[in-house]
Amino acid sequence: MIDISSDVLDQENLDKLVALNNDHALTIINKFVSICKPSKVTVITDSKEDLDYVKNKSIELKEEIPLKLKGHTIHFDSIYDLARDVSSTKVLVPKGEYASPWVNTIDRDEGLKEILSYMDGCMEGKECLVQFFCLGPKDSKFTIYALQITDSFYVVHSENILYRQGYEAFKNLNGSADFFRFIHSAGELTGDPPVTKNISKRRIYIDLKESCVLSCHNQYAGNSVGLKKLALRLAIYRSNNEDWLAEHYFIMGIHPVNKNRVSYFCGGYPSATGKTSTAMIPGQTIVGDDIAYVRSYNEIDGYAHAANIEQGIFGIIQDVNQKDDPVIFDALTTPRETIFSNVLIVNGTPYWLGDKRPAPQKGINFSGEWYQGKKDEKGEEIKYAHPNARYTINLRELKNLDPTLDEIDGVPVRGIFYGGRDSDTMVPVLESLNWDEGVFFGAILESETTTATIGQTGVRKPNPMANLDFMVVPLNKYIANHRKFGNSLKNPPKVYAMNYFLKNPEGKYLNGMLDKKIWIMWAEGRTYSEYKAIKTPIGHIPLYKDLKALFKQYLNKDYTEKEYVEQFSIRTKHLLDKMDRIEQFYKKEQETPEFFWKILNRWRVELKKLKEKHGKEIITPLELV
Ligand code: SPV
Ligand code: MN
Repeated sequence: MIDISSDVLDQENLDKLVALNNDHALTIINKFVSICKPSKVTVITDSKEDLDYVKNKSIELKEEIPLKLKGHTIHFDSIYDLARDVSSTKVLVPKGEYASPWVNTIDRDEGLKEILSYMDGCMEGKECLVQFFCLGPKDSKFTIYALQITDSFYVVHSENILYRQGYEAFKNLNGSADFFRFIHSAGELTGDPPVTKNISKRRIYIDLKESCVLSCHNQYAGNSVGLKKLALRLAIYRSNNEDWLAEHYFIMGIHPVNKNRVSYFCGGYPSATGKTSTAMIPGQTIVGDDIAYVRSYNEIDGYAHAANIEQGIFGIIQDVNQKDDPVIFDALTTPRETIFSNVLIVNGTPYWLGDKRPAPQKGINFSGEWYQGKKDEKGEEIKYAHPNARYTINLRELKNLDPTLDEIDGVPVRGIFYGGRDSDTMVPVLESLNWDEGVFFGAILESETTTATIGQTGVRKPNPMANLDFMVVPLNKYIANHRKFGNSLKNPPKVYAMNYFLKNPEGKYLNGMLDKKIWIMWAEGRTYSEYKAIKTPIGHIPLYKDLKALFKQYLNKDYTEKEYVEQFSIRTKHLLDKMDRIEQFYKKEQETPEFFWKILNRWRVELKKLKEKHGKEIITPLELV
């Protein structure tokens, strides 16, 4: 069955493949080995020996360099490959099928022709790894199996930290074709440490029909690690053709003091918008920080249940410091298996922006030898670490890990947060009137772009459910699927729009970094009807007295009425402008669901009425009681 010469695939590795008893896996391995032409194929099982082989080889090949503390390594990406490349990531669409304007697409035949030409011989002289994984807790309703083929030891090492190994579990497939496939190559490498040479050939093409993603000429994990955002895209396609959700969500346990309960919430926030830091709020527990599958457990408890399909964090390291993020800071500054990427190294110690240590004067970073004042080709100063520098760590290393990580039924979801980087429109926390309006909250999420993607930062863009970068189905279908999913539940989650980035007209943030703890506590209490709220045209906002008490209890802070009024006023003009932008955005999509337009019109009509009634644009919460 396998048609690879024994010089490339030796008997031991062949036996490992044959033992899987899966012809579909063999066919795809055959195909891509013949296209990419590696000089050796190594199959990685779940054994410690195999996992150690990956780690050691990554160091030997200098894809990672060991640091001073045991288990710590640094991986550098090319200076042109430090974030997700959204414009080179495309969905392959067969001729005649609808191509949504908000999904980056390419004709399937044309796309395959292009990427296969860039993959032809791309592994020449290199070793290719074949490994099997499980997305989600093993043997659960959530589980999806995956095959990864790559020539990057860094990619597989990252996956071994971030995902559950699945070589043995793969046998449970009993020969079925029901698994995701990821083929990746960093392509030709250059320099020391070696980085991708031909960035102009960087492509990430998603073949929905084949459950396969092809990715070449890149190393940055957001482009290369199949199991992460490439798998999210395949899962979005699958879930939207079934009856569940695949989301860019964290999952956290909220633990209100003296109430003897834990409530699980999901949160969708665009990258670098406070997502991980919300899941890490001191005193709470984290189940996952990036991707969740959500399924109906109507027949059990009437709730949606969410599972983290990962087991680790590929987190932004900027601003992680002892004071604000003690849990992560401690984990990153003590010996344990950790891959740092694109930070500065000084004598084997990593430094990153916002770590609150004295700024280093020189060291090694993604630009090579770095010194204070170094400039790039365009004459712009190179900061000592990249703002999208990251750390890769297993969640089990964290003291605040929730005990349900491997729970096969996930956790019941009481609420969902949607947050964006929004300086002037939405209030800090807002509860939706019902599930449909909650779907609307997600659908109208806007955020300013960040360094997590290549391109200009600080540009306000719609980002439905914080999932637009990963969208592979038309938005109308995705929004309708959300609505249907929640409405089919006996206990749909309550939905909250969050905004940590509101500013006053002088450009000063209206909230402190820690205030998000108050918003989540209020939301959690609302799911038990513990607080009353003020109804506004856009949803429910908190009462001053409740926030005042929560600020005192959790932050020992005297929250003033002035702060409350400034933060929770309804900015009718900004909201109406937002409705205009959102309308333009959704008008381009075919057949946006009727319920969406109904809600948008209701917001418009009621906001205008409110404005007229008060004869002014900004209405304070005190005027709404
Ligand atoms: C994000 O950018 O949303 C991340 C990191 O979580 S990446 O793997 O690049 O997607
Ligand atoms: Mn993410």
